[in-house]
Amino acid sequence: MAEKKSEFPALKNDRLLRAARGESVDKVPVWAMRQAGRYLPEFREVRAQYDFFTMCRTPEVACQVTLQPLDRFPLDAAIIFSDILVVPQALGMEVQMKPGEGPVFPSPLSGPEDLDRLCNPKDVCAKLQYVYDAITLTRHKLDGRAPLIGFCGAPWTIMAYMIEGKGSKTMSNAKCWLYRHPEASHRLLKTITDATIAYLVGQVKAGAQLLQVFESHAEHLGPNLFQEFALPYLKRICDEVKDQVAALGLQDIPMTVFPKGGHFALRELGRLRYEVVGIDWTVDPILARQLVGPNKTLQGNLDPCALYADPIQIDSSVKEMVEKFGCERYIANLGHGMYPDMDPRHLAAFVEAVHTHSTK
Ligand code: 1CP
Repeated sequence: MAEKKSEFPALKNDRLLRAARGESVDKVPVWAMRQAGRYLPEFREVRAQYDFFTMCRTPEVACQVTLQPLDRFPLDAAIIFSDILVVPQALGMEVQMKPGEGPVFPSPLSGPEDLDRLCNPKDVCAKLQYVYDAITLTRHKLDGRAPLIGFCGAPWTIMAYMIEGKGSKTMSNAKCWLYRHPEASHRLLKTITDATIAYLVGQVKAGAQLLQVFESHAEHLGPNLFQEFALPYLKRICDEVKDQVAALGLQDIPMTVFPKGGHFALRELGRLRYEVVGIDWTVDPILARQLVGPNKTLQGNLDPCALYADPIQIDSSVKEMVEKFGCERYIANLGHGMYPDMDPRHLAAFVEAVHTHSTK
């Protein structure tokens, strides 16, 4: 496996990895969550030909749309085109992507007895081979232009979808499990965690150069629920992925945790082995820095809706953001994903502004 990695083209832009490790950079690295997506006409053209999960399962197509934003903008990272919901799919749950509605599970978990429906997490890895193939192909096609990010959903966020069956304003069904069935909740979270650790190690073997764990529904857990039902699993993922990668003789790669809406958890997350902590736009960068401490890299956090403003305003918002974060131990991003109705030229303005206002 170690030989396989060195077969990849040499990296010509390592700003993202340097910033993640706390090394100095010539410019602050920048990428955008959901940078591959419907705001790009070339993405919509491909999307019109395939079902969403067919795109994920076809390495050539996943690779093609992963590279689309890099062909337009001087981004410092690519993120593999896939979805966090491929893990519950591989655990045996059906997921459909409904146009205009998003992901839907036709038969969500309704009670602890449904846990028997799930496959053994040990078998999940083999079912996700298509993601590994997409990563390896994309590493080659990237030709070292920028590092490739692999990702997964965090256990609580995945659990929430498996129980709710779709996005939810309150997550009350999933939270009902936490209060009413804490033991079954832990069993489910453990199953997801076991599958996720194996899945992320597989992504590193396939060529991922940084891993991001999306805790997109952290906001629904206050500090107490987060402490019990999210933090231990986020810790296990980072510890075990790093230990297994080292045991395989592979190079350690940086890991990012992004607790969307989880401002209350920043201090605790700063004590885990993740090199990077992502923050959403509701958190002040100066406060985030105080909470996570000086030895972590921060990622974020422009309000995605700031991209609706004109490019001159985008430039001044970015300038202010970069001044607050500083140019060291910082990766610029939005505070959450882009929306389909955004103007690609405004992402161009965002990327350019980050590089301009952070050039030494
Ligand atoms: O460019 C990229 O960012 C890579 C691709 C990517 C990533 C990282 C996609 C493609 N999805 C994700 C992660 C993901 N998926 C998250 C974590 C990030 C976040 O918080 O947004 C989540 C929560 C999902 C689940 C999901 N998939 C949603 C949200 C549903 C809800 O209401 O809670 C949606 C709408 C999707 C569909 C999806 N995933 C990706 C794309 C491009 C799309 C749009 C689908 C389409 O084209 O029809």
